[in-house]
Amino acid sequence: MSIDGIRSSLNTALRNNSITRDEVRKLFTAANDGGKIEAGEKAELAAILQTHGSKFTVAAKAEFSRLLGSSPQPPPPPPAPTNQPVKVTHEATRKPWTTTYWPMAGYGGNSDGSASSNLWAKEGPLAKFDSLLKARGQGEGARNFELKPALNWLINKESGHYIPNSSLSEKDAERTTGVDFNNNGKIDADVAWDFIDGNGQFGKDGKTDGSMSVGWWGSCDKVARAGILFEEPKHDVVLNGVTFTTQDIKGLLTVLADSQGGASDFIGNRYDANPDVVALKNGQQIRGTFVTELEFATRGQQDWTINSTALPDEVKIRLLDGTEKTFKKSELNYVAREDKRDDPVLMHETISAWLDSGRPAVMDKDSGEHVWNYNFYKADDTLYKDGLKPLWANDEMLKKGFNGPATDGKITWVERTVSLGGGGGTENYRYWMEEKNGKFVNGGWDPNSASPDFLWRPQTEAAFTGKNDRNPFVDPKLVKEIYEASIR
Ligand SMILES: [Ca+2]
Ligand SMILES: [Ca+2]
Ligand SMILES: [Ca+2]
Ligand SMILES: [Ca+2]
Repeated sequence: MSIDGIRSSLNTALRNNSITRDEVRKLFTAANDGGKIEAGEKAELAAILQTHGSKFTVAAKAEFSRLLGSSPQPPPPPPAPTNQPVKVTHEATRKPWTTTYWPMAGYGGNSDGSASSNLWAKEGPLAKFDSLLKARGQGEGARNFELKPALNWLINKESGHYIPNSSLSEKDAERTTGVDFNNNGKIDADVAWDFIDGNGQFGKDGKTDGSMSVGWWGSCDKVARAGILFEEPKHDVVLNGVTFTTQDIKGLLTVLADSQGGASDFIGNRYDANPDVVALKNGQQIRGTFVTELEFATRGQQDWTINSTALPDEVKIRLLDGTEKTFKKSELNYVAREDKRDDPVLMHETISAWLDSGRPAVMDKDSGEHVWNYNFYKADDTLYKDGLKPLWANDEMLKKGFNGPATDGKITWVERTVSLGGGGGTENYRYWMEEKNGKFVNGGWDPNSASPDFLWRPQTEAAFTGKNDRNPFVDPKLVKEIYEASIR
């Protein structure tokens, strides 16, 4: 029996766990005992290749195919076209730069500051600008303007951009704010003054035990704008004996930024940590923080809104003065809460369109109360369409869209990585969008995803003309001279 001959020959061949070309020839000799290889013998040989194919040397495999006269087994069917997520990139034509956010606050009232991080510093960019103005016989005042207390507006006086302390205290109001509240012409120690309300915002609550952290206050929006409008300064510049480092020049461009580039495009609602609202049927509105746990899923009169019909029998709210109050459903018109999330469809489409226009733009990446402006220049998307779903996605999310629950449109799940300029790293966003008739009509965020607070960009390029309200001593034409020397 030739099948037996084939098997015995195979056993011999398999002893060293490898099948060589010579051994293949012996297999075929064994199969060929009757002068021809019968169908059964062919099938046996094909089975050997299938079972032991990995043990065949390359030459053995080639010889096997040649001797069998045809492919021993049908070629494997091409893999069924698997539905893959789609990758899309939107990218601006140039990368923005950034630098420190130039904090307004100093330490313990010392106004010397640090030249590389405080615009108002003794050796800082504006002090040097004053030296240049002086050398050219022009009026100085740039640093002094900057050093005016940023909170002078609290007493209707001209404000600058300086705060003596990163923590404001009502108990030591003048020293921490730099504001002469009692109007005696000097800054006094331990003046108690009511300028912070029970919600931690500027205002009054009849008490002087409030405090506020302002260490994060600075010019990050202006830095972001400068990083888009101007090229990054490459080297130091000496003019009339005054040396401007690249960091000094970045500081001057920061001070100049708002006066250049025209108006701004602005998308999204800035989150302001507004108190929750109870609107009564009698028209009265009461503010505070809901104690009753409420499920906000629809938008209405004010951000997230629940109309009285959908409310529990009673709603309890903690008022700004700390007391709690309970309202009956029958008294209520609606309750509302400020939305911390913007429309993902609006964010998605704006980021794509702005980057596709070639220019970088800016986002506040902190969806909470703080504002951290970052330039962004690239978005890498992975789009899961046609029933595809990433691991993080679930149907619960579809119930909480910006415009209410998703309905019967096509759902795209999006993973978007936005690249931020100047060492800001990347932000990762996860959301869904619902498409109807070729348009996205609704969307929602993965509750664990970050989301940008708002987006903006200057509308035009810098012209170095006009006035500079941010600091009127910083003349655009003179900054242009320094800047252009630094990028040559
Ligand atoms: Ca005083
Ligand atoms: Ca107070
Ligand atoms: Ca924010
Ligand atoms: Ca927002």
